[in-house]
Amino acid sequence: AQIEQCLRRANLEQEIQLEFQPLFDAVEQTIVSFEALARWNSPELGAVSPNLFVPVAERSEIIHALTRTVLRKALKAARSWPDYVGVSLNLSARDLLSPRALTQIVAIIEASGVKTSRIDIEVTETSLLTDFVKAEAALAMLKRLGLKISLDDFGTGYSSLAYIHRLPLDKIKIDRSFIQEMHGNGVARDIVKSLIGLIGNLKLQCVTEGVETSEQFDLLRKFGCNVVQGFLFSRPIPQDEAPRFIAEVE
Ligand code: G
Ligand code: G
Ligand code: NA
Ligand code: MN
Repeated sequence: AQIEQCLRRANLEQEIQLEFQPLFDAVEQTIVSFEALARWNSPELGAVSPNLFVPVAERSEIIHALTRTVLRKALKAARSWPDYVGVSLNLSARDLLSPRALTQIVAIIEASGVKTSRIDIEVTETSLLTDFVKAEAALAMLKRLGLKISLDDFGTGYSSLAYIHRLPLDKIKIDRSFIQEMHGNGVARDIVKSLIGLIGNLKLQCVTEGVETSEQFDLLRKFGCNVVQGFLFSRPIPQDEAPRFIAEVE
């Protein structure tokens, strides 16, 4: 309740900062994009984890203002990166289900001047189930504008393979819980291998998150995973360190 009160009163432009975590091409080991991750420094509460405040924001219309702030800041940062570096943005299903929120999101994207092909929208599979038909239509609209669509946290929640082929997806991001169990666990390894195969058969790009060890990375590459993200490559970094990070990898 305290989080919600402070969030309602918050000056989001000031209190929300972004960190960026890179996604790498598994073969070339070049930067594919940076995922924008919201950080909230509340004058009253101090630093609050997004695991706490994002779900609170999602219970009300606050999420729309949060999403708009993150989008504006992330797209502004992306303008100063080379063209080949994309930007990955987490949208809430609630954003997709509100026509007004969606219109504002499109306006921010268009005003940013960032090419839509550089922008990747991440949505979680569970969130889409509230109103699958409406969410599907919203994603199709964003895709027509040229954005890329990723299904985040794949394999958790109540996913059904029956609907995945109906979504206008470009990428599927396998949840980090699968990657973290691969260590010394033959069954978990087989599951990840099968998921990567499945994603490839659907002609989609496979992304894995939560890659922490070179053993995990070697296996993922061998299994044919296209894009990797995790502490092995980089933790989320402050916004102003992104340009130098790009320069160092090049
Ligand atoms: O950055 P961290 O790993 O602590 O993020 C925790 C959770 O918060 C993740 O599930 C992440 O997707 C979510 N999150 C972080 N930033 C945003 C954001 O800008 N919008 C939404 N909807 N979720 C976010
Ligand atoms: O749900 P989502 O994928 O958006 O979550 C992003 C969160 O995952 C961020 O808070 C980030 O800190 C965290 N994260 C990123 N890489 C790793 C990793 O290699 N290991 C763990 N444990 N968490 C990670
Ligand atoms: Na994400
Ligand atoms: Mn994820």
